[in-house]
Amino acid sequence: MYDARISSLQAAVPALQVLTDPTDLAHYGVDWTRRWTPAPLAIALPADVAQVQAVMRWAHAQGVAVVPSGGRTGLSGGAVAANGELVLSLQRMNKVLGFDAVDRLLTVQAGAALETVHEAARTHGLQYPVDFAARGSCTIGGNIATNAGGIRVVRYGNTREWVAGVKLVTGTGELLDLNRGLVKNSSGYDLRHLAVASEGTLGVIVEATLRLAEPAPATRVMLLALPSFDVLMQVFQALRERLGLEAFEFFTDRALHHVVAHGAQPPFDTAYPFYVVAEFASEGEAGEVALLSAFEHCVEQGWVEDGVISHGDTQAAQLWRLREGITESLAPYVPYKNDVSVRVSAMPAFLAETQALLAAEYPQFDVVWFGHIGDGNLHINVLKPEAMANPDFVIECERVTKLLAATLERHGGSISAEHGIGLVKKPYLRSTRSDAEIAVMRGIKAALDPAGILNPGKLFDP
Ligand code: 2HG
Ligand code: ZN
Repeated sequence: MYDARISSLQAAVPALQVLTDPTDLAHYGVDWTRRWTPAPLAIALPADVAQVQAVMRWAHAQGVAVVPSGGRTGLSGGAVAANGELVLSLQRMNKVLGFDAVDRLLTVQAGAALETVHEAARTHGLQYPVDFAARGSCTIGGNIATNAGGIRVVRYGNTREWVAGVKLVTGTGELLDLNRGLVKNSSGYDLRHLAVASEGTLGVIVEATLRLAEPAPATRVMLLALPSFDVLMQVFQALRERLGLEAFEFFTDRALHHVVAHGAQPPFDTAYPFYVVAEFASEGEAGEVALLSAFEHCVEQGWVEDGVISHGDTQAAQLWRLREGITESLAPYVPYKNDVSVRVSAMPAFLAETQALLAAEYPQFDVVWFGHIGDGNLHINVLKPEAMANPDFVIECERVTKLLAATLERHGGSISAEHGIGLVKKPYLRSTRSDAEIAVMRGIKAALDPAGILNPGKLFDP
């Protein structure tokens, strides 16, 4: 049914591309969560910042809810439009705008894919070090809006560390040019950092100025088979002390089972309960000696049962596939996802408690553990049994998530490490953020989005 608000939008912003075809509404109305039925009002595809501002001015005046939208690879429902919202997709604003060699800053439109940023950085002999499996489809705007983490946080930090400037269009259509690439800026509140992890609730990120790092060093990838959870953090510490750690990731035998069933090469003839994929800066003969000696140390301690060290890019990519292919291999099981974090020092106690909790509560489910253990970040995916209806499965998983949230609260952790709160984790926000903190967040939202039209219902209820 044609909605009068669409003609009103087209009259207000005549050059704006607007899609209303049911196939487009279904396509742009969801992210990777696939739990909600898409039902957007329409899809707006602005070509420039002025059009984004005009759309937001119109939405503010009309009281129309807007869902800012990037690559829609999110796992928390932050980009879902299931309630007649206008999806504002940054898809057409995907260009690299400029590079400054002195500042080592790359400026891009928010719709640029992470991979585009990687390539642009390489062209200038530098690197943009935030990296994860969705690099080809996710966009920089979405990365900033969720403070995306990924596989190199242990070495380089989250997206937040690399954002030197953000242009943000607020809920009234105002354009804020935040920090403008400055290294030092003590002139009051750093509003740029409010845009980071705001999940589209404070403004539409339209442009970003990103810091670039020294080019990536030559690296080697190591796959280790571990006998138990208990030794995981010991291996982490030993390798971090001895080698230049670039990544340290972990997964269980269940994760390996699914990724191999999905086409990856099995790494060993025997199955082991736990695995680590780690990457190290390593140059020449000295690098090789250091790698082998660190590996032998772990074997001598009884922490490691078996291992492979990559020789060449092809083997390194094969080893990484075992970790990076997990999400895709689990997708057919409509997994219920948890993305939690504690301080790295709290990890051993948290792991032991969580393992006991899940073994007691989920004996009937296939539970897959993996994640960025070097950052204190675990992904726990519960797979839906084929015979179980999705709503029943979600109710069961949410009951256990409540218990998990209580464990996190005791350990001072977070219910979302890197995926965001969105719709999926909204009921649990209060387990790891205080009422006083949430009240401040609401105040900030009211200042930037007085009509409450930006991604309403995400993060917290209006
Ligand atoms: C990863 O680390 C992503 O691979 C996805 O954050 C995690 O699928 C997940 O739960
Ligand atoms: Zn992750």
